[in-house]
Amino acid sequence: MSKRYTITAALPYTNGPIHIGHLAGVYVPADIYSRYLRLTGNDVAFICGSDEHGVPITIKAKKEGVTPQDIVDKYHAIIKQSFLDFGISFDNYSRTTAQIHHDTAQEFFKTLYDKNEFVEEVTEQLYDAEANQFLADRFVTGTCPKCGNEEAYGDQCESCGSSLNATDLINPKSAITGNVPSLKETKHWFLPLNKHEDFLREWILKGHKKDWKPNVYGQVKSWIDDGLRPRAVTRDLDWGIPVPVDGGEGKVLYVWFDAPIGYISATKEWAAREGKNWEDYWKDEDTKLVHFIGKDNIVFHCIIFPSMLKAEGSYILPENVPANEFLNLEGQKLSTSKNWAVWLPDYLIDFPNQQDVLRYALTANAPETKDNDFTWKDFQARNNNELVAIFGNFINRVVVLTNKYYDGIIPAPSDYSTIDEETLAAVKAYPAVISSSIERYRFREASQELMNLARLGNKYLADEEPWKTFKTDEARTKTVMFIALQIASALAVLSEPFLPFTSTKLKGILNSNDNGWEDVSTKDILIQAAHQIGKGELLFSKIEDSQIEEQLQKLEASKKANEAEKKVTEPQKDEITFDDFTKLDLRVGTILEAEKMPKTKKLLVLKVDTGIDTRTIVSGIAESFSPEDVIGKRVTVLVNLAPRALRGVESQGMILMTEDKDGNLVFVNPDTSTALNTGTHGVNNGLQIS
Ligand code: B3M
Ligand code: ZN
Repeated sequence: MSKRYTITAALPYTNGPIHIGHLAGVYVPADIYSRYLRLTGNDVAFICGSDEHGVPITIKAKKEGVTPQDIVDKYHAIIKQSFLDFGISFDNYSRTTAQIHHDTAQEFFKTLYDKNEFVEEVTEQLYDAEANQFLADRFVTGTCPKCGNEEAYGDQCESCGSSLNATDLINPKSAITGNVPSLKETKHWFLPLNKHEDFLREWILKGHKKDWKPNVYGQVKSWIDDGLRPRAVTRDLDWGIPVPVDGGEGKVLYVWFDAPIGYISATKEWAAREGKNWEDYWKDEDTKLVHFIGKDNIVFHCIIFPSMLKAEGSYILPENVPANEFLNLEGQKLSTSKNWAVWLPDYLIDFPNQQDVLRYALTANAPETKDNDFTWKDFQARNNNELVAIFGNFINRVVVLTNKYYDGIIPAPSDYSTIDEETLAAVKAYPAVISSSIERYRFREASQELMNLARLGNKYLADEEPWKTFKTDEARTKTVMFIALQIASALAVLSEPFLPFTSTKLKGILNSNDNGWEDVSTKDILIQAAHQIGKGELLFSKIEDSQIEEQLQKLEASKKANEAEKKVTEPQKDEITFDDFTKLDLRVGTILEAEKMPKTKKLLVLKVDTGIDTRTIVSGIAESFSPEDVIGKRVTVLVNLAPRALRGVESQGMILMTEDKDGNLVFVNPDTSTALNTGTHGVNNGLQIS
């Protein structure tokens, strides 16, 4: 039954190009889903656009000495073009600096304001006196109070996913000047999320019954269980959408307030262009709203935006939010600043007309249930061993033999054998199998089923051997080729969501474009005898080792550049007196026990024999050492550091750590010759001092 769908893909920040992490996490699955829904006869609005406000853009503009508008104009154009070239089939790709978006976001804010849905409050916020600016969001970093990550931002910790207020950060530091901020009073409007707690709880539980991904459900439930707090939705910044109410002068909407409204404005823009009614896509209970996002965006799409929509009152809520985990690259976290990424515009140049290869590699290895690793070797293997050797090989054999034996005219079959009947029945089962995976957001499974259909084709040819029967049994050969051509036609249709360029090419080769998804399971014949097919071209070509080597070298170059940058040693700190130094009481201790602090990534809770006593020290080394690694280790301990509580555990000292020549964290070990003079630092409470 045809349904109406509004499919959104997270609006990328316009401070850099798109990379494979974005593609694997959001855009490829969203595109597969949207293409599939269109193909199965649904009414789809697939919506995206550039997220052009927010602090990262201002920071980038400052760094480059240009205006934020210059930055967003530049990257909006790059991003939009690369999505188009890559075949992401957005119905509209808009931008949040568009007038229609400013109007829509302001109107939304006004509605909530008029309905008294905000709490207006003067509070003390972090302020950088030197920069003459309030510090919110990414203008401030500090230690996450939940997990100890030292690089948490003022609105979110990317390590544990917690949503934060800037004033929650431990040891906040201005991202502009590096100064420790002061506090200054300012007025803001807060969305009282606590007021929506009951509604959210009920809605999420309902969502869970509808098979939300466990990672999404689990995160959301735990935030609600932790208790929600009011959240400021305005900021003292000069880049953004002006707050449209009295007293809002000089303030702008928080970027995460305006950005999701961008989905609505982009729909409006599209509807006006297409002569549709945008409200059908946002206000009709029969419409299914689905948000494709990465896991760091879950809180915004599952708590804040639904609360905004609910408070406004006239909107539908998302049916599902199939957030993905992260994709790593060659074993390391993707990073824009460290240039540790495969950038889409570069890929499109280095691998011309091979969009589908990347789509396939990213889908077959999608980070759906856990973080996954992209390696160039896997990319090559997916292409050479699957796309070329299975899918491409099958199609090539069918097309070449049809041309060779019958001048490209599809032969008429005779009686079917049992194998023929079984093969055709198996083909007919594929649409339902693939649909079921896609509808459950299991795109990697779906892509493997598609490959299985190509495998079935190969096996059929290998078993029936038309190249042998051609000399002995004309009728049998014709039947086999006829059936192989039915399988090729099924592949042309069912590959469309995953491999759109290939599907188009294949339909061109078969000279046939009139089958829909359902036809594959219902029609007995997808392509008729006597139909003329084309000569064909190879669908995929082998990727050589040298091409992979080239990509690996690019990454190696980034690594070297990063290391060179790292080696720029930090300037010496202010001088201290000998008396200052003698205040440090350093002892040699032994780690007796160690265990991971629950629900943290970085922290180990250690019991250390210091020679004076046995005490507890919480140390932020869990990413480099497991508890088993450290038990029994002799270490250097700063014993007279003031105790400090973290996650309810009091840490009574600090273990001294340093780095080895490869930059790995190592103990300042009393029993080996680790030099104490190479940037020694202590690790305590997830806090490194150097
Ligand atoms: N601009 C993307 C990100 O966090 C963010 C998404 C907005 S979706 C409304 O990278
Ligand atoms: Zn955290």
